[in-house]
Amino acid sequence: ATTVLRADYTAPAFWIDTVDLSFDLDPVKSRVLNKMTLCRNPDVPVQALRLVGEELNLARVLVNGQGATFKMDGNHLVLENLPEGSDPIALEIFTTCNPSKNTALSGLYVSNDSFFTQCEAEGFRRITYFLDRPDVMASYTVTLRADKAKYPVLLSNGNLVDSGDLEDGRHFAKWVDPHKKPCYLFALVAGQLVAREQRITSRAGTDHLLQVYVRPGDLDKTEHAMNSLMASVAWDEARFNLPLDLERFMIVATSDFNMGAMENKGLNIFNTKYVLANQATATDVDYANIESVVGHEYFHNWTGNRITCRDWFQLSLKEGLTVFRDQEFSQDLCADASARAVKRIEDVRVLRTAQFPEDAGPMAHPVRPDSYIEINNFYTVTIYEKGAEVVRMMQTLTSRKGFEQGMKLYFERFDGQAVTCDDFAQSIADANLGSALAQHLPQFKRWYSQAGTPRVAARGEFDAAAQTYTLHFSQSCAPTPGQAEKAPFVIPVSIGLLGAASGNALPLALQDGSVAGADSHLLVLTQATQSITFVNVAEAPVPSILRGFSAPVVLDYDYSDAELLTLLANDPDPFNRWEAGQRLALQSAIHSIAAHADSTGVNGLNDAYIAAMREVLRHPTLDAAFKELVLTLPSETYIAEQLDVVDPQRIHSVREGMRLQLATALQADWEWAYATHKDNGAYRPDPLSSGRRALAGMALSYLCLAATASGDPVWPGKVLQRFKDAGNMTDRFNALQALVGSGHALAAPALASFHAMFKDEALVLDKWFALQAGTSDRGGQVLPAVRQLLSHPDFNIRNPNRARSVIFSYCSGNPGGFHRADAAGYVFWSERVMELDAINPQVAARLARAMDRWKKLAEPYRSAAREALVRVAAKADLSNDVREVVDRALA
Ligand code: HT7
Ligand code: ZN
Repeated sequence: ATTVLRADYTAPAFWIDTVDLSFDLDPVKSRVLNKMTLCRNPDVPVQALRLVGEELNLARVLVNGQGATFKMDGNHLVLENLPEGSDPIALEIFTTCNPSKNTALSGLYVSNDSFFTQCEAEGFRRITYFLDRPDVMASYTVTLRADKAKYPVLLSNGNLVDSGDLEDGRHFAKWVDPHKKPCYLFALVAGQLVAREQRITSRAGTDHLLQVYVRPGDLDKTEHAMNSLMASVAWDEARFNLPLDLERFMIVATSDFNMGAMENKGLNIFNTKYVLANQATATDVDYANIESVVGHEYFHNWTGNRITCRDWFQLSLKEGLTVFRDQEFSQDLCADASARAVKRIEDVRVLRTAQFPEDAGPMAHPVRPDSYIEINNFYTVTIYEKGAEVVRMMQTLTSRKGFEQGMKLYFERFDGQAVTCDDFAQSIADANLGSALAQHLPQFKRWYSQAGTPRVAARGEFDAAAQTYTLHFSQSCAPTPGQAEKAPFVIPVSIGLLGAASGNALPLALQDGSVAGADSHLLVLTQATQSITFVNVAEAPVPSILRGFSAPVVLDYDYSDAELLTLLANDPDPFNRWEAGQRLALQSAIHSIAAHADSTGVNGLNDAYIAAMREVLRHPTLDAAFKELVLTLPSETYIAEQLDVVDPQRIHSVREGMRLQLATALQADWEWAYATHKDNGAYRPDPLSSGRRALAGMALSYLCLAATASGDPVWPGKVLQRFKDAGNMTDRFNALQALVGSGHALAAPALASFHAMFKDEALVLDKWFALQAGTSDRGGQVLPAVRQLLSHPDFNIRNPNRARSVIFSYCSGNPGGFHRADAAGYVFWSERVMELDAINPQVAARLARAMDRWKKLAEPYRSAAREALVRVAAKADLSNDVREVVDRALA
């Protein structure tokens, strides 16, 4: 395996101007004729043309119509004697491949008797020999030929310019993409598909056809995806002035897909999970995910497709920016500030439970990495979610308007080009001269080059006589692989003050007279240590720091419980209000863990916390969705991240004990909450009614938990009835989850009935599998159940969604079940990683990441985890994907 270095980037020796591809599609032997025109790059010394290909059978190579001499160098087809000079060179390459054997789902593959492609990051080389790199942008013409009865729909990028019948029951379609693109955005689809169609007229008056293609029978589940697409088109035009640049925009759903979706130009290919929804089969969370993934892929049309990445080290240029854009889109669709805050809290939760651990583990890498072995391993939460936070900080440091102007300049400068993260940051700064971003740009860009989560420590000093309050800050960042020392970051810290006694928001004023009367102040940290003094502070304050999570850092402030209770009850910033509740719960959990608490004995949560939760739950004006977030305890993974040495079983039993405590201490309140939130009229997946269903579902879970613990049959019976009567999947699944999560005997018949109801709905069966694999472990029952699920007739390890629903839900989503003292969880993990690696290395490598944090584990877990990793690493024929992950974990 070779390591690719960012520093080694050189421009390509040739440009490819046009690509004319003809496919004769056949599941076992597809023929691909690739006719290209190339020219030498005059900026690069004359050298051989090296085209890369994988899993291809090469039949013929012609140069300018003549047979040519070439040699093979590993995966490269090398042409040494191409004509010199600036004349275009016509190259013809004829290959065949076997899509039905392509279980890696990269390149051209078959799913449910249809053909699909996945070319990002390096799948195009599994279709034809090519310069498979994103800075080579070409114009594509594509002709597809296939059996008409089996593959009536033939799709590729751009516009359909010709179609018709051929001999022997075959037919063809010819597509021309009017936009130049890198090969990773190429796509084709062929199969029996039907489409929901919608014609739209843009603000600018242009007409477009939107299509969502699915298998026959799924059309009734496409309305929400289409609505989300229409909303996305309208939003990008309204917010960033970016119109749809195609006559036709297609989405196609497939049930075999390695990731969520793919932004191929004009022909997005989606995992069915992010397209199909109706109220009977999809939950509120599914609806919200569809909206944001449809938005995300659509927004790539400009941020990724019109302007793409110079090389894969710049991946966050398109991914971080596009996640930021989809997060803004979902927030802008919210009806009010409360719903926007809920969305922000959800996004931050993902960042802190997935990205912060990544940044502290063996796979830590900068937002713009310096090296990789397998690029597929770098589609990470750091590139995506931390990358989005970096873009958000740019907006914070320039203002919303200023950021929009920066985007405008970015497109003026770089439309149609393949560029770098530096180019983007420079554009935003140049459009905002005088902003804090422009002032500190070189230092700000450390967010791109330095890995690791910065820690900001804050300390307050109140001088009652002088009525001043000083906050002292210091920042640090722990070493990460290959980066021992970190220089200070630019950290925007949004601050407010509340009266410790009154709970009132205190008006802010600085010595120099600035920000007088404001509620919040944005302090820009640039030094290792820095202070700020507020004047005219009439009472002892409680600081509300990092409002709205203004930077992706860990904030260390030694809050007392009383101060946190003040923030929880009064902070006008909803993020910090939620955060105060999380800190209170976390402090209790950490104390209980340290005190060797067990689930039956020690009360982890104190009375004040319980009383505060009651206040929140019964609060007359707070939204249900916000209440649900406040009442959700920090996850086991998040708690583990706060500890130096992790005993997963202790964390599990303490958290379960806290859940039972919340269930029993607030029983009457849960009954009230359920009664007042369970009925929501006709189903609509909007934030308000979703929030009500989420709170009703939480109430049901707690009521079932308390009743199961005390042996009271009433609530479990009611839950089962709710399960049977539910009018939508959210309510039905919440009820099922309540039974399964409490370990009640009624869970088994409910699971059986759920399976019978939805045996033909693959995405619902995924939920059924995931629920059982992810459920709370009570004495080690989960692993045997998971092993049984692997033998279930509906289990298929080759389908990534199904593999994730069982194997990932257990290994990555169920710490209490996975980290067993007898090491059986780790043995299971190593078996599955090796099994999956032979089928689909990308999926296997993601599973391998479940062991990232093994070095933090207490004994006996640590040694057993290491043994399992060593076992996998010892396998001779591992893919580069898995090898990179396990080698880094063991380093
Ligand atoms: N840009 C897309 C990335 C993607 C992908 C990467 C590697 C292997 C398979 C893949 N499928 C999709 C998805 C996105 O970020 O929009
Ligand atoms: Zn993306």
